[in-house]
Amino acid sequence: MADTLASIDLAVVGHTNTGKTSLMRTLLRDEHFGEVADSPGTTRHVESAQLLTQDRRPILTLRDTPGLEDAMGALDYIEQLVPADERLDGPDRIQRLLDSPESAGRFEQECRVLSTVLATDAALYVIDTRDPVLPKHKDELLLLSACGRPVLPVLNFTRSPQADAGAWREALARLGLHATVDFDTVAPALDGEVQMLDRLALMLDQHATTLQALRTDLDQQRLKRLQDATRLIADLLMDAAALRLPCSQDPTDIATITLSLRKRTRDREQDCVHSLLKRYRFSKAAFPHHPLPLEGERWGMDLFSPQALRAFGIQIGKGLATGAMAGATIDVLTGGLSLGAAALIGAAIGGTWQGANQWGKRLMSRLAGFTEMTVDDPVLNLLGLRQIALVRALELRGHAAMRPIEGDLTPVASPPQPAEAPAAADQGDTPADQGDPTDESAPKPAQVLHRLPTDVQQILNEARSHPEWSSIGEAPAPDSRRDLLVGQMAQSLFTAL
Ligand SMILES: Nc1nc2c(ncn2[C@@H]2O[C@H](COP(=O)(O)OP(=O)(O)O)[C@@H](O)[C@H]2O)c(=O)[nH]1
Ligand SMILES: [Mg+2]
Repeated sequence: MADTLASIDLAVVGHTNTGKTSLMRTLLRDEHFGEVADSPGTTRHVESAQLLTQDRRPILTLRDTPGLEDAMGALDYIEQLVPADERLDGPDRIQRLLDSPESAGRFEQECRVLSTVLATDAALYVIDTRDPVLPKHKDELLLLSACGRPVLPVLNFTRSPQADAGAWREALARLGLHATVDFDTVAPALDGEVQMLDRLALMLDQHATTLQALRTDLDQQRLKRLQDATRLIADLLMDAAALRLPCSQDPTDIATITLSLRKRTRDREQDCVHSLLKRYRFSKAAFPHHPLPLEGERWGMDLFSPQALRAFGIQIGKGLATGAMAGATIDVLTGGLSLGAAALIGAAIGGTWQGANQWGKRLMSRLAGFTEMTVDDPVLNLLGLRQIALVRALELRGHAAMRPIEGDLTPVASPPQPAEAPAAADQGDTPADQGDPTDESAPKPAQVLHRLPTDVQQILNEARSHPEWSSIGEAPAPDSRRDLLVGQMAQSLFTAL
């Protein structure tokens, strides 16, 4: 970005509690900026922060201001200060107020806001669209317009059922404010920032180039974030697919190794979640980890539970679903048996070994020697799909959001087509128990993935025979093939997102 671009200064103004500080947080991608509360008057002073470009250049300064509380009183007071025969324009009238003794008294708060607006290029007027349009709002807008700076109304809380953005737009037009922008600070539209910059560019002709440059920069930042996010997911999948734990045939050993495999995979998933949160500049509180499976909360469900797999529309074999081994596959190096054996061993651990059929017993007896345990395909799928759902949620989350993500996540849609049964359902297992597809009450977002893209699955298959590619336990040695495949998976996931 050229050095010559002038920085833009914006005041964030509005009535108390309309979400001014929240807007600052979301635009700055900083959950911790200022103080946000339901109680009025949390922001008492003007607090500024800069929006940085990719190369960390400050290009936009945002100034958070205290809420306007008595605009009507201030307007009346100006009437008293300015004799009727004195023809003063807006900014001069405002200056009178600023020069008056009440600027340190009754109108101290209003004067802080107005002097900030006078010193900036434009004002963003934040509106709680759940509020009816009241005379106090009109007074506020009259007072602000008198500063002679462009005012862009920002319609906040637009996702609330009580919001009436239409009534606001109409009222604003009557006051001569025809450009507005919808920007729910907790869940802004993906193009919310761009819309805002475009509107500002129309109002601030002299800064149009800077605003255009900032728009391009923000787009690039978003793209880079997404690319980094898919890379993090690809790396997680690579690690989980390549993970192999040596295991004997002893049922106690199998049980111990199963637990270890699960723990390592879950911990690795958690690392990925934290890296994603960090990349999107959210704290861990934005998506807290639930160690216990919680009923009805998809994200609280255990990675290895058949229920979690089904919730994402992943088909699983019945044996796999019921055995204690669900999610882990034993690869028997001698004989090449995997899933069927795993299901049977699972049944054995689950205490139903006596009930297993003769075929299974014969099979078991043939298992001998060295085996290794790996994470099974449905779990790899789930691992990837959960991270994708998380990235989608992070993309849509404003940094003003106070509630953790899980309540908002509805990553599940219609059940998969039977023809799409992944490899896990073959190997002689009976068809998966799909549950009742009609009991899905959650709203269904568009383009929900039920499985990872085919090329990703193929890469993961290759990774299975490269235990040295897994960083779980120890960092893998540099390997150009691993890097290449992680890059390819990231690209494919990016397209799927
Ligand atoms: N649901 C929802 N809540 C919001 C939104 N914007 C702000 N809030 C909440 O509204 C309250 C006041 O916000 P704050 O930013 O402190 O308002 P300010 O006084 O104008 O700075 C806080 O509890 C915010 O979490 C929004 O877009 N949606
Ligand atoms: Mg505030």
